Amino acid sequence: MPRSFARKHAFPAGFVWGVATSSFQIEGAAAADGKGPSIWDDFCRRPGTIADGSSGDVACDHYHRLEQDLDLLASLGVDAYRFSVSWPRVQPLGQGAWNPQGVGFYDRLVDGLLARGIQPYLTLNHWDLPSALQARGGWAERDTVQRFVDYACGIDHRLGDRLATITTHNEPWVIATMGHETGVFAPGLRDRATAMQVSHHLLLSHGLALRALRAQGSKARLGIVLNLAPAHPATDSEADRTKARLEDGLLVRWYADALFKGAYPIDVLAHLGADAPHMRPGDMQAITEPMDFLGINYYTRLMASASDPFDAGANGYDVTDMGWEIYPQGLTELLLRMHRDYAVPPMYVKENGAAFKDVLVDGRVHDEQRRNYIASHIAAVADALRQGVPMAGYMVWSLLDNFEWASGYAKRFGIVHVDYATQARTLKDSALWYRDFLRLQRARRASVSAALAAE
Ligand code: IFM
Repeated sequence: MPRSFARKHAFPAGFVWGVATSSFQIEGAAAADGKGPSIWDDFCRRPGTIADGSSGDVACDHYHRLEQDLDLLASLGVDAYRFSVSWPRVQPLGQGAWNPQGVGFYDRLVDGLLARGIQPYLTLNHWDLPSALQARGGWAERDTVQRFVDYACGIDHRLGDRLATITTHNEPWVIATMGHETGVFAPGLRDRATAMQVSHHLLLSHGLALRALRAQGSKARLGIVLNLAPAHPATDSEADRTKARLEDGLLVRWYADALFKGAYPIDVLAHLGADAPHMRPGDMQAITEPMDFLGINYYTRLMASASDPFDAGANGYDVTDMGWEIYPQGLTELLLRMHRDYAVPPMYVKENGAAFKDVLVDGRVHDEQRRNYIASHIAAVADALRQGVPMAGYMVWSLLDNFEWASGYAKRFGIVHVDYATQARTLKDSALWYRDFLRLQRARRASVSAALAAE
């Protein structure tokens, strides 16, 4: 299968293949070596927040198994590894003193990747804000913007000479909406005006961080990662189409219009009314600071139904263990749309993958559904490329089974199985497929370069 699949779908020579994780979801070592608490440590301790009552205390114990996990990455043959830094591990209070042991961990991670020929793709904020900053108002407070800019510069100062890319925020919509409006994620607040203020501060801190990083001569390529999806009306009714337009406004245009056009969409501002964020002169200009790449996380599309607040209407497609519809053509549609509607820099799919109920039998996990999910989404990227969209890379979510936030450990997204009792790692069939597919990509690259050299 990888051979015929690889033959069918062509990717440019510099296309980057990777896998992704995040600090809180895999590291564990929640209070080790001077790490401060994050809002997710606190959230997990609140009864009823996490489906299985678990926490990130141990997770995949990656903090203590770094070398083994680096070897695992090397065995897959990826070009790049996307990881995030736990802000409270390196700067326990979110400002002031840095924690040398925490920084040392990421130093070893970055050097270990480079020693194995893997490019480090670093994310600064994958949701685990230091609790000390939340106590001062968190992302709803404008001062956190400057704290983030200082943190970004501190990381770049310590690691930036060895990084391929720095992503400011992962999925600002999730932080704002799920953390501050629906309250199902940390810090668990439920107020729309706060959520919109948070979204503005995240975007502002992104733009100001890019400016500051460039001013200090950062060598890394800089960007942000958005979770995006096409919003389709469940029926052709006027009401469903209006709802789809609003959902597109809140999820896609709110972020993309701000980043690439320097203004929030008028229809969404009108809808928000008094819940719209407070802005200061110069904010929108800062938010449009040019990016070197745009990262997109894609899992499914949105189905907007005016009669169902949860948009849960059945639509006939298979779903993953998260209940998310499998809709790879939505990825091609989204990439074409971003390319058409915005002056986007080269785009990466920075996360794509699926949770399924995996079973480990005799040392194997036959996760054919995940393999098919990944293959069909890689084909969707190839389709976008064929239609002229400048795509720079694709990363599977996730390297390892891990802590899936409010769902705890029951949902397994990894291409590598983790036995949480023993911490044993086992490559699932999807990982073996991805590894073989990447080998073929490399072989093709090598033969293209050989042919060019012979010309
Ligand atoms: O696990 C998450 C990740 O942290 C952010 N993007 C979506 C993934 C799956 O839910």
